[in-house]
Amino acid sequence: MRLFVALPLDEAGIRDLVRYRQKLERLGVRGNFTRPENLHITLAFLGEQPEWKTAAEALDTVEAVPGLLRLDRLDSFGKGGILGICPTEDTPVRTLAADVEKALRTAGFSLEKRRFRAHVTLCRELKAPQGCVLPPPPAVEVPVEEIVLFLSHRPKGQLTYTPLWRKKPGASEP
Ligand code: 2AM
Repeated sequence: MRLFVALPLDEAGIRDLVRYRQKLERLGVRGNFTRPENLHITLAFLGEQPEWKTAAEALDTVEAVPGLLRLDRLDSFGKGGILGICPTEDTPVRTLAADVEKALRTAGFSLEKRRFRAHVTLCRELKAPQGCVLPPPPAVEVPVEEIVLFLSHRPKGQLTYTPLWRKKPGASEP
């Protein structure tokens, strides 16, 4: 099973990003847009694992300091024409991602040493008409609060992120 740890977006954040996508599409921008229910900020990528409970136990030791992360700028990166929305000030999520990484490594997971870049992937394989200037994104506030362990899979061929376990500050839920 392919696992990753992420911060989910709340309804308002998802709604704002769906509107922004519609704005881009009206300008003729095309690509593989992330489905609304799949929008998230990855904290750690575990890759293929035989089961998820060991990771959940490790994540249970992480205490998120509740706060808000403001996503307010576009970034494009990677070879696949990825368009992301990122925070200018990423301290709260950077600290949380470091704590998640530490807890997972302590539990014996070997994680890729990839530079952490807080972002929500909006689109892959982005194709914008020539000369098109992308409009400024909405400022989206993401609660730095709930850590979710997701399963990435493809039921009926559709990329789906299913929450397996989640933790809010001061509580855990199987
Ligand atoms: P991305 O949005 O930048 O592509 C599920 O696949 C999530 O895990 C996605 O958010 C994806 O990030 C991230 N992910 C996929 N492969 C990864 C890797 N090798 N290292 C870190 N994150 C990865």
